[in-house]
Amino acid sequence: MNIQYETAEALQKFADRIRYCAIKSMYAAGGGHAGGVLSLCELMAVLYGSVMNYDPANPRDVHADKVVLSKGHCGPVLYAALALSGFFPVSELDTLNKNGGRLPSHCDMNKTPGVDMTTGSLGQGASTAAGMALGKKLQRRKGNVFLVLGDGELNEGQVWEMAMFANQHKLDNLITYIDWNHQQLDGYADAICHMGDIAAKFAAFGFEASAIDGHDPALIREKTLRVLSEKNGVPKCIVLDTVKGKGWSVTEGRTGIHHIAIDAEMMAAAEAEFTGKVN
Ligand SMILES: Cc1ncc(C[n+]2csc(CCOP(=O)(O)OP(=O)(O)O)c2C)c(N)n1
Repeated sequence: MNIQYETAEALQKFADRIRYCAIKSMYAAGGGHAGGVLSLCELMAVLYGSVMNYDPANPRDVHADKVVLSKGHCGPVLYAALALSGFFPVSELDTLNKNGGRLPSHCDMNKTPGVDMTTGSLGQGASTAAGMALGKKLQRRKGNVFLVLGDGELNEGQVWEMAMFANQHKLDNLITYIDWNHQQLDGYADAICHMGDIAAKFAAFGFEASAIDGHDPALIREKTLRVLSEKNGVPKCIVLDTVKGKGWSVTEGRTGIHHIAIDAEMMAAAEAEFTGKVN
């Protein structure tokens, strides 16, 4: 059973609930990769709230849609989406990164119900997602694979090996999102290794690719549903123009927020900002 949100308002509310739950879990852990977590809340809301087919009671269903969060350091945003979608109790989010828990800071498919691929070494999720998409085709299994890459992650050559592979094998069941939040670990992505026009680069590798506002859930939903309807042998890439640290006064519009410690005062700010939005 999936949660289904169709209106822009309902999707935004789901995104805000994901945002609040992710912040709260990182606070319980003492901190986390807030910047890259918060830029993905709208995408996660659309995937788990509106687009994907999945059964929280059967997370290993081979016919379900699959997500590979290749920027695996952003586990908390996936965990919040999974918990709010029924894969495990929301209260468990407070066990983020705790010894013996099921929610490591980076994603581990052998620990967390609903996590479809272990990630954290940047670039590797690209290859595993393409392999999963090819596997679905070879085994005649239903569903699509949704791959999420960071813009800094695009510096990894492995991503472009995946792009050639996906084109070669006509993986139209692979949807690649780029979280184009303009910053990576210690600076602006363009200053570290300028990627040029990201959509044009993927198009040159044989993808159907375009860039959209990554914080507009209705637009992400519409674009995703459109590319899912095109089974034309062409892999798809949606570049999400996002803001690192989006939606929280502590992080939005700032640099140096790739990984932060979160104290009680910061959490109090979150409580004040999200009360009313998430209830
Ligand atoms: C192979 C590899 N090299 C380095 C790292 C350390 N690392 C973790 S996050 C990160 C920056 C990633 O930037 P980006 O993809 O833009 O992620 P976001 O800004 O969205 O968090 C780096 C270098 C890693 N996890 N894997």
